[in-house]
Amino acid sequence: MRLLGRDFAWGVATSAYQIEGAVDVDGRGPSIWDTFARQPGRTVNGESGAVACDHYRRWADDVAMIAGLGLDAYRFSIAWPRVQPQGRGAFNVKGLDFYDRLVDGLLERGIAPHATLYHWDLPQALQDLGGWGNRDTAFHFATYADAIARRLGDRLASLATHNEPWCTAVLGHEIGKFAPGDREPQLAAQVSHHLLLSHGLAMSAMRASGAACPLGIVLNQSGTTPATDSAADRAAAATEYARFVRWYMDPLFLGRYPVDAGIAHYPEVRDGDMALIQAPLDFLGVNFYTRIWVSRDRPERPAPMALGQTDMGWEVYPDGLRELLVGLKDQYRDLPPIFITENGMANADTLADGRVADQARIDYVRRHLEALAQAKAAGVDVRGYFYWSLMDNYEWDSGYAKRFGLVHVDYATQQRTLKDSAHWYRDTIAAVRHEGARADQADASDQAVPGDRVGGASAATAAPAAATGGMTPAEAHHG
Ligand code: GCO
Repeated sequence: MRLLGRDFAWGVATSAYQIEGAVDVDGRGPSIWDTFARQPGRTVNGESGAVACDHYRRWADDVAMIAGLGLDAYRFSIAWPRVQPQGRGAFNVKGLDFYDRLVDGLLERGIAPHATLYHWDLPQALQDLGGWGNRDTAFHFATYADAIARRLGDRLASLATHNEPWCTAVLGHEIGKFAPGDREPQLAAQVSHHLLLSHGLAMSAMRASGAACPLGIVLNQSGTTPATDSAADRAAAATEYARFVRWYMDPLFLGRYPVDAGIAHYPEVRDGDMALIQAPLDFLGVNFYTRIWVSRDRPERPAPMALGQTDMGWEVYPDGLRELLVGLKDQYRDLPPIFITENGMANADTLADGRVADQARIDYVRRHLEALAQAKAAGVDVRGYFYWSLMDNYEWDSGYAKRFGLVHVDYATQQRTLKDSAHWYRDTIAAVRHEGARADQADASDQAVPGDRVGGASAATAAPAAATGGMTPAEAHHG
């Protein structure tokens, strides 16, 4: 893991609706998830994010907990309905003030704030006007994005427009597993385009207003593995990869949708849309959990599961992270710096005598960090890793049954307890940083000439704030 080096952001990730609670406090408007979770049968036990981890009230203690883990970066999302309750028109001062306090609290503790503008909690008022199926929503999003960039951009280490547009489009509008719960493939395709258009419009607006922080997007991605070498399995794996990964990467980096994604309904695209979507990115966030195993032959061949599976039923396949990243590097020229903005596992954790012995999660993270170091050694420009998630939280339609956190949450008492994996993650980061510092000193002394500062790297080579992933402003504005 030493290869991850010192200019590397070590963090954890969360999202607003999954941890904040306080859904009707201080002027926050309703989101589509508040509506969705109230609909019978939509979520396990009808559970919602109404309370979640009560982070809106407990944010200062949670920031202290992040600092106590020795992390130098924290990824969170901004609840659009908290800062602009109707999704258009007036902004909510109390909502904006909350994120101001959170960002300043992180900076006071030397933790770089990495924000995401949209993590699935669309203001219900916009859903009432058609939501992401309405092209106007893309323009409302750009206005919201620009306002946040103006308010917080001077202090953010990065600002992502969207988290996982595939989930919003497919799970929310084709499968109906997520809010708003539609099951219309043609609508889903158009939603995917409006999400990408909103990204492009937001990038244009934020650049025009001189956003001071690196700008990008976060995509959930998996490589695909054909179960056999048969033509049917290989073709199906290629189509699945086109539908899951290239449907977003090709517009962002090639300015076009893939023609081999097996999509029956292509979206309506207007003149100028693709040019907006292809706005240069300062970074790409990749959320990786597992690979997609594709078996079309009969009998169907199940995934090997050589390293088992998580509590979500997802195969543990760390090599998939290296395979995915090296593949992206080979497929797309001019990739910007990459952050692993989410990686983690749900585990059937139990709290006993004040301890959670989650060796499976320690093994999962160690193996994925090793795969990440291999990807970096293969030339992938990876700048940071954010474990999903800081603490157990609301896992969408699965409710609170699935625990991803490094920190255990007792939802009845809101008691936080660091799991064994939290202690391991803190100690591992410290050891990697120490190894990196020693290597730097060794390099510096090898190059030292009379008159140099004794023993230390000169200021010019001092690592920029590691938690920005080593992106200096000049480099950050990826041309
Ligand atoms: C995602 C979302 C997170 C999930 C996490 C576990 O990647 O799906 O960003 O909100 O909670 O990934 O499923």
